[in-house]
Amino acid sequence: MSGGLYSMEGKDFDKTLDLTKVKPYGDTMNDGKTQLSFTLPVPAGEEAVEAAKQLMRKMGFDNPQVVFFKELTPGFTFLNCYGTCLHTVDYTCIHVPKVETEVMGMDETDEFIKENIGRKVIVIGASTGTDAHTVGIDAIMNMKGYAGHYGIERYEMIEAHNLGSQVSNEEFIAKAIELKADAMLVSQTVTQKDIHIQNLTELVEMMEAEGLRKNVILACGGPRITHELAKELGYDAGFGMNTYADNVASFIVHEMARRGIASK
Ligand code: B12
Repeated sequence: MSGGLYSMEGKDFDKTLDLTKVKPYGDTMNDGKTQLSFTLPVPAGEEAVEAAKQLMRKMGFDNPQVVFFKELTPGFTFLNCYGTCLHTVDYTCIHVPKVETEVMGMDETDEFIKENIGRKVIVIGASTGTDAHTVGIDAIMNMKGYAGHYGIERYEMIEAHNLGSQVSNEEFIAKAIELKADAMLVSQTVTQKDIHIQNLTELVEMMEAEGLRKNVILACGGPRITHELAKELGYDAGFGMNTYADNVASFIVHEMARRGIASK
């Protein structure tokens, strides 16, 4: 790939792009121009601007510029900055583990369930632990859906139960047993002090103790969840930003078919 050409609509986009040495694109290829913003816990003023520039040099930016700053509250300054990134990455060596299932739309998934499973699939979801963020799990489950993709409550062949937020792992497991859930969906948004890891790990341990883990497809999602992290924590799959119901529903039904799960 070294010195490779990037093709857009059949035309050579740029002849100087080297995918083994990729850096940010601002205005021209390889210029490294980057915008970043952050807050410093110091009062607004010239000293805050100078501190930001020094930090940016330490972060690997040349020609740092602060183009906007504002006091958020006394003693805290928000800054918008530009700089030239001096580092590159080898894009050709990147391998990101991800859910590889073929993604189907709602109608196709319903058909797939009828043909391969032969009954409704039972899915329960929740934001667990102290997490009160509901928008992510609602985006996946709610009838009205998200960004033009219907949520799994609308699927004819899925019986979906959204338990909402701040659901304890005990409650979540009890409901899964009561409903004979095929799949459990966990949403975790707050990651402060790795609280998501604790909640997610505890759920797996509790499911194993109940003898439930191997019988249920377990997936988690959230803005800082990756498939790799989810697998490490003992989940079948993990979904991050820009996930829709289509992605997770397709994964569940393909996984059920692969495992030969039909009647319960
Ligand atoms: C709205 C919001 C709130 C609302 C939540 C209201 C509600 N009913 O949900 C309120 C005001 C209650 C709130 C409170 C807090 N919040 Co808040 N909140 C946000 C905000 C602005 C938007 C989150 C959101 O709705 N995103 C939109 C959805 C659609 O995106 P998503 O969650 O990523 O979901 C997608 C994917 O991740 C994925 N997905 C998500 N879940 C699942 C599950 C499965 C199974 C699957 C397959 C996929 C999936 O699919 C979704 C669609 O693509 C974010 C900042 C931001 N702009 O992101 C902060 C943010 C998440 N909040 C944050 C914080 C710190 C808090 C508080 C701790 C603040 C405080 N000190 O009190 C509290 C915590 C309360 C609690 N106990 O949980 C931080 C989290 C930082 C961190 N890394 O931990 C953020 C990032 C803000 C910030 N920059 O600091 N918050």
